[in-house]
Amino acid sequence: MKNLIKKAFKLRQDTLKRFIEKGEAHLGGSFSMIEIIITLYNKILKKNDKFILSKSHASFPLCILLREKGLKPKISTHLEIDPKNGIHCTTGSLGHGLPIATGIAFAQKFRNIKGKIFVLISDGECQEGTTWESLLIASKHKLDNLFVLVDYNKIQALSKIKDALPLGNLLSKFKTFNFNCINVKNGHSFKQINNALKKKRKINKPTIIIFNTIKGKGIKEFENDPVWHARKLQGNELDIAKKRFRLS
Ligand SMILES: Cc1ncc(C[n+]2csc(CCOP(=O)(O)OP(=O)(O)O)c2C)c(N)n1
Ligand SMILES: [Mg+2]
Repeated sequence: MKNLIKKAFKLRQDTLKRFIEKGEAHLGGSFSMIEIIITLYNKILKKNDKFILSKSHASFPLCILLREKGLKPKISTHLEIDPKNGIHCTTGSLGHGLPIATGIAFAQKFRNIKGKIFVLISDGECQEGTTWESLLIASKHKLDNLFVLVDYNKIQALSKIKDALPLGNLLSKFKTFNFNCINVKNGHSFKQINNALKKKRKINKPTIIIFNTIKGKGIKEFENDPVWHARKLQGNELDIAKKRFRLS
């Protein structure tokens, strides 16, 4: 675990460097999913598995991680399909990654193609109709090769979810779709993330895992503040971020 904690620090540090270099930053949503993607790529994904980042405004850390694994995805906000470099579909317009992942899982299941499909969606995307349509389809077809991961940071763009369009009790809503449903209390704990992803599942059901996370995790001064959705780092705030990640 110590090794993974070090990796998380470095991935946040490298992501921050890229934000500074490119003069843009989707810091909040990038930092809320760091431990989830590190666990996936270090402990979970096997040769035939696919990972789709639906909330691809937070693409920087994923692209940096894939580059560390020897692939060469283009680092830009939002993702364009590039399968040989680990980007299995184009995402960026919210609410599309899950329908595509559901389609791939459907095709693979019924053609007996090996491999699991993992898709990371945001809580903002749980406010979109396509999410709920996809869950209906995945449930009807018993897509047990589909794993829906929710980055539940309670903030969508510049508002708290509860103020913009409340989601209520997400876990009990998901349970009505007859999925394997898991709630991870701390979506930054490698132990909890790993246990949830490896938990024994009922066969013939898709799986959904809610990760309770903190938007902007890693910089105390910025955590849980909706302004950090896409704010450019400058002035004193740039100094705070650099100090936190030991950058000069
Ligand atoms: C269909 C669509 N509407 C609006 C946007 C603009 N937009 C980008 S990110 C975002 C919301 C970010 O919040 P959330 O989806 O919860 O992501 P996270 O908190 O994980 O960063 C919005 C509205 C978009 N990319 N796609
Ligand atoms: Mg959110």
